[in-house]
Amino acid sequence: MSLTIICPGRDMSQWISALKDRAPQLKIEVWPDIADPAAVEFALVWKHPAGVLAGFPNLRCISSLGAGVDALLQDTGLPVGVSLVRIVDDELKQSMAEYVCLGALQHFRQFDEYRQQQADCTWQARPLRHIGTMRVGILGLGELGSHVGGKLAEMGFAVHGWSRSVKACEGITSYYGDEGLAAFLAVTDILVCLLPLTPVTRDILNSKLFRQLPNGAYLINVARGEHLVEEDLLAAIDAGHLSGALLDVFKSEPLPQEHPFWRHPRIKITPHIASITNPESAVLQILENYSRALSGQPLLNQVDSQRGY
Ligand code: NDP
Ligand code: OXD
Repeated sequence: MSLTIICPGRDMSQWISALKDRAPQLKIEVWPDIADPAAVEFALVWKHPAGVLAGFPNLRCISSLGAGVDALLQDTGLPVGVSLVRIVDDELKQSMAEYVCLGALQHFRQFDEYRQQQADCTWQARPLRHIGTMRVGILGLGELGSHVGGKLAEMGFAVHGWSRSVKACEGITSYYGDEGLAAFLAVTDILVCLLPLTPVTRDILNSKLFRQLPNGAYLINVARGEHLVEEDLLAAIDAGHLSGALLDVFKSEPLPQEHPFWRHPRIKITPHIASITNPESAVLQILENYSRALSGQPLLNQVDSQRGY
C-alpha cells in the first residue's frame, strides 16, 4: 500500500515532511520512482502527465493538490471508476480573500491613480465614493467565492454573486443560471472570476460579457487563464470601457516575456499566487481521504467529473 505524489517540476519536500510528521508509517513515493505500481492506492497530483494515472491498476483515489481539477479532468486517459477529490481548506479561503479584498480596495481607493500622481509630484485629493455604492460581482459562489464575498461584504462593499444554483450566503445577493447573468453583470463595478474551468466556463470573460458591464468596470481574474479571451480584455481596456484588470492566472504560465500584459499600464499581474495550498493544513484532509479510500468510506471534497468541478 502506498501514496504516490505526481507533481512534476514542483518541490514537494514540505508536503512529504508534513505527511510523514502525521503518518510516519505511510509509504510515500514520488513519481516516476515507483517500486511497484500495483501497490499504489492513492495519488496526490498536480499537472500530471496525461495518461500516467492509468498505470496504477489498484488506484482507489486521486487527490488534486489544489482546489482546481481542470488539469486532471482534461486527461482523457484517467482510469475509469477511480474517485477524484480536491482541496477545500480554510487557509486557502483566507489567502484568496486577502488577495481579492486587496485588489478591490486598491481599485476602489484609486491607488493606481495616486501612484501616478506621486510619479508626477502631484498633491491632489480625488473624490471618494461611499464603499456601499461600489458593487462587487463574483462569478462562482462556491467554497472560495462565497468566503471572499462574505469578507468583501463585511468591509462594506455591495456584493452579489453568480452561480449555477441559487445561494443563500449572508450579505451576498444571489443571481444564478444563464438567465441571471445579464442582470448580475449590469450591477457589477468590480468583476471577480472564481469559477472552475469547465467546457461551459472556458472563454466566459469575453467582449460580449464585458459589454454588459457598466462603463469603467474593473476585472479581477483569480480562477484560470482559460476563462479570459485576452485580446477582448485588451480591446475593452484600450477602448476605455473597462478601467483595468488585476490578473493572477494566464493561458500560458509563466506568462511569456513578450506578452502585452507585462507592460500594460492598466493591467496588474501576479504569478498565480492568489492562494496557494498550505501543506501543513491540507495534509489532514489528504490523510483522512487516504484512510477513507482504503476502508471504502465516503470521501471528503469529492469532485463530480460529469459536472467538471
Ligand atoms: P467550487 O467548486 O467550490 O465553486 C465553483 C462555483 O462556480 C460554484 O458556485 C458553482 O455553482 C459555480 N459554477 C460552476 N460552473 C458554473 C456555470 N456554468 N455557471 C454558473 N456558475 C457556475 O470551487 P472553488 O471555489 O473551490 O474554486 C474555484 C476555482 O478557483 C478553482 O476551480 C480554481 O480554478 C481557482 N483557484 C485559483 C487559485 C489561485 O491561486 N489563483 C487558488 C485556488 C483556486 P454551483 O454552486 O451552483 O454549483
Ligand atoms: C488551485 C490553484 O486550484 O492553486 O488550488 O490554482
